[in-house]
Amino acid sequence: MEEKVKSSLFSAVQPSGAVTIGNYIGAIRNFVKLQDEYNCIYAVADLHAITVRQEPAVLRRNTLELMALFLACGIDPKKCVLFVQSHVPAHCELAWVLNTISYPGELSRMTQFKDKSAKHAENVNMGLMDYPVLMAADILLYQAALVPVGADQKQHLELTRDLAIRFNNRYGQTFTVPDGYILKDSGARIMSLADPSKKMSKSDDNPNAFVTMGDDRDSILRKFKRAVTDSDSEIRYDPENKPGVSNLLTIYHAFTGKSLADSEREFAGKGYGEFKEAVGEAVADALAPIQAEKARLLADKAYINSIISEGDNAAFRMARKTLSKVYRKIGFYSGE
Ligand code: ATP
Ligand code: LTN
Repeated sequence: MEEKVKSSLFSAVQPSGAVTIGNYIGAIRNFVKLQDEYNCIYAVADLHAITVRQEPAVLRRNTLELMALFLACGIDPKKCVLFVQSHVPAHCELAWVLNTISYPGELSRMTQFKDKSAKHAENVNMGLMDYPVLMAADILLYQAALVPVGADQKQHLELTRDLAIRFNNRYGQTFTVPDGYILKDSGARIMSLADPSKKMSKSDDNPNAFVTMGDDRDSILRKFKRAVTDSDSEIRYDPENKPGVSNLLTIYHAFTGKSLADSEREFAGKGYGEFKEAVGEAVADALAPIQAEKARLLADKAYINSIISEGDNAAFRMARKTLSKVYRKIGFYSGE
């Protein structure tokens, strides 16, 4: 049988705090799903994380924890390359080159830049503005055809495509122009439990707004019990008029695999209290085995380090190949 050459896929998560169920549903769950179909490369994006202030010891710990979480969620290091972004210098090197074809106007227009600048008004640094250029470098280095992310990253992916096309037009075919893999349903954007008009974010000041992958059963049940719904009592999927209830149905669907329609039927005629408890139970049940596996992995740091070191080496080689091509196209002297 003829073997089909697999396309490459790239994604990353920042080690900037406790990973939420929003990150899991919108992104990490899909990393696992796509690993047989693509050559997958997944990074812990520590270079991105320092665009907002990080406590060094916490950043170090979060990097290890995120790697353990990737593995615990079912990302198989035999099928995928798992590495730490700062261990592969080509990311910064390509970002520098891409900076020379990026314009301040397009970067300052990015929604995330505007949001994060407002949120961290005391630290609006160049890295925050350059964030999407570094993200483009991440993706383009691996000639990724597909990038699984949540809906909030769509604008950054469009910029990545623009930069790839701009570079290819100027210097000749160099980069694969990537497509986003963004869920079509509301799983692409899980909303805050405290305010369903905002996305669930791990950096929310209100810890009741998000559920992390590490929360214990009691906290999970408590947070869902407090989740904001609305004043009528119908359990119906209608994101426009019932954003809170619809968000809970989306989460229930994601963790149980039951369709939205089946879930609506299951809770027909029941009260919000019972519904919220069932969602909390479903999430706690689904997270328990992931949490146990993560704890088991963290007890064997040498194993995680060996996965990282293998991943770093593989990523380094792939990235170098693209970077050498870029340097050649630009006209950097190579001695030949
Ligand atoms: P912060 O919320 O602190 O700004 P973040 O969680 O958005 O950080 P990352 O950790 O880099 O930032 O996100 C990892 C992945 O999770 C990305 O693909 C992002 O699109 C996705 N993601 C983030 N929040 C959600 C959400 N609420 N719903 C669905 N996907 C999400
Ligand atoms: N900015 C992303 C994380 C990230 C990423 C990437 C995602 C960094 N580099 C490359 C996809 C591809 C975020 O989700 N906040």
